[in-house]
Amino acid sequence: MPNEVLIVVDMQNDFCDGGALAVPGANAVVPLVNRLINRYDHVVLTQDWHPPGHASFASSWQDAAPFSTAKFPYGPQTLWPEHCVQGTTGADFHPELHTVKAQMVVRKGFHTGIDSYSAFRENDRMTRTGLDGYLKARGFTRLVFCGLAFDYCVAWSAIDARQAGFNVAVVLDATAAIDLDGSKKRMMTELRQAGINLTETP
Ligand code: VGL
Ligand code: ZN
Repeated sequence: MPNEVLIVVDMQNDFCDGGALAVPGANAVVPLVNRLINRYDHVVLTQDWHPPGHASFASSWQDAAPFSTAKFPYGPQTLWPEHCVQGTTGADFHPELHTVKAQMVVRKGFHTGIDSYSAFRENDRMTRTGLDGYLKARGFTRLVFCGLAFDYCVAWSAIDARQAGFNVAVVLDATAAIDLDGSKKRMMTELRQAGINLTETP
């Protein structure tokens, strides 16, 4: 469909097996994502892209453990292991990901003090990436999401996409979840409540 775009979220080495923030089951998702990429005419990739010393890294704070929660000016923020540092192998796309068809790569999380799960709005919920403007300017009305991690960057992106007025689907078997403190189940509920279609690969 001409008005439909596949958005592949954060299929990067650090989120895959052996990576700094490996998402369980991530590698099994790569072939499914590639099959989706082959089926869509329009493909956008997102790339988590943090500067060294990013505020979302536990290592940037004294006595902070990865996966703990810290108070940020914009609210609670999970602290993560260092991951997807700009220009490192960990930030590269998985070597088997079919990136050639991508028409656009959106980088996010590059402001030192603000994390960004959503590909549309950073975690302060104010700073915009400009992706909605790009997609609307190109006339897309339906967005189909897959990638990593289901319960963070995929879910937050999908919810913001709904709020921006797009028709939204998430292809569940082409995602994998971190599942921190029940986040997988929580985000499944939130996606349903937001009116997002939950589908599987054809
Ligand atoms: C992500 C945690 C931190 C994601 C990115 O891609 O879901 N999660 N940075
Ligand atoms: Zn990140």
